Formats: sequence, structure tokens, C-alpha cells
Amino acid sequence: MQKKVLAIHDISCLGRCSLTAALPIISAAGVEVVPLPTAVLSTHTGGFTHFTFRDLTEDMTSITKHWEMLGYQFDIIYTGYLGSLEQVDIVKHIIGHFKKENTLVVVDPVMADAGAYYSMITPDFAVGMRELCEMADIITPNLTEAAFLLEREYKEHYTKPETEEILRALSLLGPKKIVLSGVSADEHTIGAAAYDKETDTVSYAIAEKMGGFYHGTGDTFASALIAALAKDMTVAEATHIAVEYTLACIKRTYAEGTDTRYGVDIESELPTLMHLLHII
Ligand code: PXL
Repeated sequence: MQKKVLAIHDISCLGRCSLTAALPIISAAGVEVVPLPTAVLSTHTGGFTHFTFRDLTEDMTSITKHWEMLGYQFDIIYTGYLGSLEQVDIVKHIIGHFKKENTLVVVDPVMADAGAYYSMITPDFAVGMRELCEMADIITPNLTEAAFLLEREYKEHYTKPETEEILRALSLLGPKKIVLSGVSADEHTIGAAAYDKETDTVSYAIAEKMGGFYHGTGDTFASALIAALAKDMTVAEATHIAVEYTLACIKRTYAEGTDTRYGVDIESELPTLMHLLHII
């Protein structure tokens, strides 16, 4: 049976993040992606001014009520950027309704990067996100989001023991598995760490670091992770694939020299992802 993923994020029309990343990347795995848009923006909020923002809070409930009537079910529920605390509450209800025995709930607590909240996000949002993380099987924060979820100061550098302590502290919020991005071994590397609470093991996927700060790479990474999980890969394998694919997108975009606000070239590297997933 073809797997079905419910992806709850905004649509930032320009800038390749949230749904405009999730839809092509997860589809490339041969998986159906059903989008639930939380808002429509002309661009994402990172580095742009004058962007439009149409809130879809009301539509979220009426759309999912229709799906409830149809009895539609999902194998994976994947949540990302949410526009307000009210939306966090709605998403909790959606998870409550659509999570069945074998549904995997993956929460990407999208709210911050490089030590700072995104422009429309306030610190009280972290409280709501923490509650949403409690309902997840897997969470995928970056190091800044991890610090904010744990109500800690963000540091620029974390040692290996510090990273592993963060992973264990995050698992105490509830999720059985944590995929932490932005982890590095030294200044020349970057990648992610996957933690399994049941076995208390950490698996690292570390790659060479490229210059530049590209928007949307967190969503590229999490969407590739979902694609691999939907193909029944382990969280450790999926983390490796997500790091490799994201790095390939960044390398290509770096070579193209495009404005970093427009995100990475996820499209040209879709064959790489399909190859990593053993589809081609
Ligand atoms: O990539 C995360 C993200 C998603 N959606 C919107 C954003 C951002 C990051 O800035 O602004 C609207």
C-alpha cells in the first residue's frame, strides 16, 4: 500500500521551505503527501520585508473535519511551521483524531535558528511547541530550537557529551526518538545526531560544512527524513540520507551562487534522493 503523509506547514510561495519543500521531496519517495496549509505567505519571513501573510487557522479545522467525514487516514503526521499558539492547539486536536495505532507523529518544532526566534515567533510559542513535542514519536529540532524547548541559553558550540545530554533531556519531554540538526564535530563539519531512548544510543551523520546560510534547509532535511522513514528505513539510516541529500542541495546551490534567501535547489537533486532511497 502506498504510504500517506499528512504535512501541516505554511505555504511560503517563494523561498523553498515548509510545504514547497515537503511536497516535492516526500513525493519523490513515491509517497502521497496531503498538505494542510497553516498560512499562505508571499515569501518566508527570513530576510524579506513586506511579505504577505494570510492566516488559515479557520480553514484548518473545516478542512480536517471534511477528511474526518471521509474517514481518510495517514501513516505519518508531519508538522512544521505554525502561525500561532491557537494553531498549535488545533494541531494537537488533529493529532488526537488522526493518530491511530500505527501512525507515526513527527513534530519539527520550527521556531528558531542560529540562536534567535524567527521574526513572527514569540518566546511563549516555545511553551506551546513543547506541549506539541510531548505528543510526538519523533522530534527534529535544530540546536537553537532544542535550547529554547529546554528553556536554556543557546551556545554556539556544544561538545559531544553536551550534545548527548541535550538529546536525553529532549527525550524526557516524551518522544522516543530525537533527530537533532546543526550538530558538528569541528568547525569544518555539520550534520545531525539521532537518539533512540529505548536503546539509549546516539548515531551521528556528519558531513563537510559549506559556506553560507541557506534558508529552508531545516525543512529540506526534515522532509527527506520523512521520505526515508516512509520507506521503512530506521531513524539512524533516515538521518544519514537526510544529511546527504541536504548537503547535495547546498553544494549545488553554492555553485550556482543564488541568493540564499530563495532556499536550496531541492529540485535538481531529487534524483540523488531517489538514489539514496534505492528507488532508482
Ligand atoms: O523554514 C522555516 C520557515 C517556515 N515557514 C516560514 C518561515 C520559516 C523560517 O523563517 O518564515 C513562514
